[in-house]
Amino acid sequence: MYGLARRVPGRAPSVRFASRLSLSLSRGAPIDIHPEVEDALATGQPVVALETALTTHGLPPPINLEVTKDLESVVRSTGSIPATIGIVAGRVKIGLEKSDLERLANVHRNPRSVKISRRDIAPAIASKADGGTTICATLIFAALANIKVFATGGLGGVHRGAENSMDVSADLHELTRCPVGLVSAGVKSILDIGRTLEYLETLGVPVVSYSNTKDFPAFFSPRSGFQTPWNTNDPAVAARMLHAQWQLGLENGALFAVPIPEEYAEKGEIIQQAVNQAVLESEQNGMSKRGKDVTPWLLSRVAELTNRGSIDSNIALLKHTARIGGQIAVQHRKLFF
Ligand code: PSU
Ligand code: MN
Repeated sequence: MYGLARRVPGRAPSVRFASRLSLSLSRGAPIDIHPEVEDALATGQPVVALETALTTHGLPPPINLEVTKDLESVVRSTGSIPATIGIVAGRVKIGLEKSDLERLANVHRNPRSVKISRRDIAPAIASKADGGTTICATLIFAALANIKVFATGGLGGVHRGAENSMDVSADLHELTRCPVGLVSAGVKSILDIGRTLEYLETLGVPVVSYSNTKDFPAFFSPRSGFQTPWNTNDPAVAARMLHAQWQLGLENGALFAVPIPEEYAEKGEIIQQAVNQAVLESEQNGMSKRGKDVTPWLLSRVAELTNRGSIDSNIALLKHTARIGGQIAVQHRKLFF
């Protein structure tokens, strides 16, 4: 049986959310929870969700597999348990076996693995597809399993030119319905940061710079020029923000925007120029109208233009957010003892 229905006295924070997973399982939903994750959730250990769209569509092989594994190790080093989420052969995996991870990462042998957002979940399951879950879909499964913290690279958002293309990532809206603290290096570098922040404000999603200033980061650079209403760089304070929100029954998530380490700042400006060029090219060659294919195309074009320099920065910021995500999860659990 799945241990989430078990309750360790004084530990499990929310029977209601735990029971959502039990309910799905009782309906026969195709979900596999890794035993380690199941045990961690049942015994009240901190857990951090990790996504796999970055494995299938964000980073090139073979580094994608290596990085996904490294992120799990970084989470572990903080005392939290990683739960990497993805879809394998039409089954939702919460915590991936090594073989599943290798299968998802092997994009050459598995070229049809899908980039999974909310709209893709049910069709992918019914087609027994493999897929990397975006922030949107990972939030959904993290919330279902009562995982409270999720660490990744860059949130999707309002694309440049969205006033015409209407390309606004489903990641944003998902943060209004999943009670999960998302730790990222802000939003993807290719986006319109100002409009994305406006949209998050409209949606009522807390945005907190994880820093000693209110500067909102720009993914490859520590500062975007935009300010957020809140900031902290203390994992215990971040955990209390999440706790207060959920004590009140607010069922939304929150965004903790972590700047890339300062030593990458200078390089960040050069990468940002490549980003601007790639965005321009995508408008000229029609890629910008290709929906979910836009992000992977832009990221690989930026890697090409920077001689893969963007990939090194991307990896550095991913490890950084994984560490902070782990720390916040540890502090969040402490609030229940
Ligand atoms: N940021 C990156 N690399 C990525 C992504 C974001 O630096 O691969 C992925 C995330 O999984 C995010 C998704 O959820 O892109 C957003 O895609 P779209 O804009 O199509 O919603
Ligand atoms: Mn989109």
